[in-house]
Amino acid sequence: MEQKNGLVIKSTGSRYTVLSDDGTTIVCQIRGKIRLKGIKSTNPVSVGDRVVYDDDGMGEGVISAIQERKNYIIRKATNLSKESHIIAANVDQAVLIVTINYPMTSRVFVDRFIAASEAYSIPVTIIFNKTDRYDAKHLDILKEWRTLYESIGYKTLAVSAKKQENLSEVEALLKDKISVLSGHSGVGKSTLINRIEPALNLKTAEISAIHQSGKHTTTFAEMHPLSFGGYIIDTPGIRGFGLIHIEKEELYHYFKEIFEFAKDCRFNNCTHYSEPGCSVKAAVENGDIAYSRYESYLSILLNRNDKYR
Ligand SMILES: Nc1nc2c(ncn2[C@@H]2O[C@H](COP(=O)(O)OP(=O)(O)O)[C@@H](O)[C@H]2O)c(=O)[nH]1
Ligand SMILES: [Mg+2]
Ligand SMILES: [Zn+2]
Repeated sequence: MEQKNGLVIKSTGSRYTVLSDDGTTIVCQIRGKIRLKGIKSTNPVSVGDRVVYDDDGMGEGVISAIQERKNYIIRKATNLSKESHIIAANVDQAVLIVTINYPMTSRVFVDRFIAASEAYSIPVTIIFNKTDRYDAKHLDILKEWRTLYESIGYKTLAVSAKKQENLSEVEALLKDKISVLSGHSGVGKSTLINRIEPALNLKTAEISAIHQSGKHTTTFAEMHPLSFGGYIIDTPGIRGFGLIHIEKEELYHYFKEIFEFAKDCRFNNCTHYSEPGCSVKAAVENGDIAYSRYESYLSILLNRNDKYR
């Protein structure tokens, strides 16, 4: 037995593909119970985990320890469950693929994703895809969205995966990082990844539609290595990126510009909904905070148990 270190790049629930620091890959199992502080999760090890394992020299390994995580993203194991499922660990950034149309992405959806990323302290970038399909009206909306999110402090890109426009910017964004990629089904995640890394050959809409039963089964993320450096994790939709550990009272911390104005609210436990002397509401009325952002904030605040759609 030789003890080695590696990175978990794939998990099926009981078996883990580990990319060893020596460059080889090996399928591992877990020995006994690996205890983790603080979370009740259905899976002790997830993609992105750095692990210690014993190599039996016959092509099989046993994971004996997980190194401390920089962060991890979770979702509820099932809708009613108190347990969580770890989707990925040690994530460097979150990337949301958005389409203004075909399909239309709602602002609430975008803002929920951003708030979740903020809660995890994971930097987020928004990539608008399918610019080749937009008419003048869509392009106006695109401009408005980009201006808004850039003004709050988020990086945005506008690309066409199909026409291969601005893809070098996406490559630069992903290089040498562990990135979680998310977005509605149909926005072009697989197409974009395939353009950047043709060797991955991910299934796109036409083929994968049959498999989408819509059931909330436990799916496991996979980390795809990028030839130019870095990894991408293609998560199954925003469900994979919930807001489950955010308390109502702290939600506004994850809306950066709302947080700024909240410092001047009369009550320090102000939820910026119906309280008098609320600086956030005043800023919305003055146009200093975008109405769409405030609306998203309220929709999460007042309706916390829906499915993050
Ligand atoms: N016009 C246009 N269509 C695109 C673009 N990117 C992807 N698509 C199409 O959108 C559909 C969904 O793409 P897919 O990659 O499967 O989306 P995913 O569900 O996010 O992985 C497919 O028919 C793609 O060909 C794009 O930049 N422009
Ligand atoms: Mg896909
Ligand atoms: Zn307030």
